[in-house]
Amino acid sequence: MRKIIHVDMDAFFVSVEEHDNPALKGHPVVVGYDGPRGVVATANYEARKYGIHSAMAVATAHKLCPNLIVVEGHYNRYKEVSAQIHSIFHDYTELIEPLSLDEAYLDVTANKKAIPLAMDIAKEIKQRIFDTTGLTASAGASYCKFLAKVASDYRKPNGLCVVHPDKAIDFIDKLRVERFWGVGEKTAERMHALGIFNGQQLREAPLTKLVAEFGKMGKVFYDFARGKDERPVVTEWVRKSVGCERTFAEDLSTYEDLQQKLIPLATELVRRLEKSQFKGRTLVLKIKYSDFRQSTHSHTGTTPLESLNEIVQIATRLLSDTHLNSRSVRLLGLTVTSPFVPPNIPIEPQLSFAW
Ligand code: TTP
Ligand code: MG
Repeated sequence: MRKIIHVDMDAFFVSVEEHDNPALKGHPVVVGYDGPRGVVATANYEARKYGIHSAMAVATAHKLCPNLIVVEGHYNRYKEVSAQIHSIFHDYTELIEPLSLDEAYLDVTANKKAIPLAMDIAKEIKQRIFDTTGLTASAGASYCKFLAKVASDYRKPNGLCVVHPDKAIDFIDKLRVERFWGVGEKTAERMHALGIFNGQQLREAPLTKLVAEFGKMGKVFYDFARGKDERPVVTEWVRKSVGCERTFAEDLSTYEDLQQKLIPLATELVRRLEKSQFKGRTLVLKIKYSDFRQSTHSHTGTTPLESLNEIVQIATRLLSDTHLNSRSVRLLGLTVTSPFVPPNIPIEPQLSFAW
């Protein structure tokens, strides 16, 4: 049986800011750009009490909490702390899968220190992170990635939770479907419509029904509900996509205005494609509306997308096929995916823990 640990720093960016400027402590604080178009990168736990969360407009956050403090992010500092925690991880294992700057899976089945209990390793890592950085992390341990990740979230902040294999089914039974990997807001709504609110109800649903409703993910959910998740901790990814996006100074509501914005966006995309040497066949247009809802539209061809002309043409078509329904748009994004993968190199699974 494997031993997997998931480590996730608590309110990462904002905790770094509080550490570097202790006067912020005890106050509701977010990291973000304090302008009319600013978005919250992350909120500390005081600010979360007001309902403030990542990706919310800073203007909305101010309304929810009039004495909110907004600080600018210092990305180099976050990278520095990330490197510090990774160097701690490396004392235990080389099997590390980073999910973002502040989050990673560790496979500690055969760890360098030969510590038998995953819980002891998780405890030690948390303590060392605190001693080195002055920041708290939450950790979860179990025999698979799905449960380790849920466990690290379970007692946040500064949490430690172990889901023992013997207790996995009991744990899953009570788990709300929202907490399952791959279940976003929409999927959760669809599950609720089927009368599925927790892991137990998910396990009772027949495979055919789940597959009919959720496609390939139906089988994943079916397995997870049974505590089955064999995804390995993968240390090396092949790049899966290259993209860029832009938030406009003012919301745009006409096709003409939006189409004009596609040209600089596509130009930047081509620059990034060249720089990364990435080749892919699918172009995805992302549209985020002023109410923060978003839609994506894609086109897959037979050859890699490389030329500016071709990308602008396809993007324009995707845009004109979109029904704006008189909504205004705050952001457009363009991404190239469907990479050509050299043989024998692991590829990032379709479903990543993206945030
Ligand atoms: P998370 O681990 O999702 O969040 P967190 O560390 O702030 O809070 P917690 O884990 O305690 O729930 O993300 C890590 C960092 O990534 C976060 O501090 C800021 C950044 N981030 C964004 O910039 N935008 C986002 O939408 C999210 C979710 C995170
Ligand atoms: Mg975190």
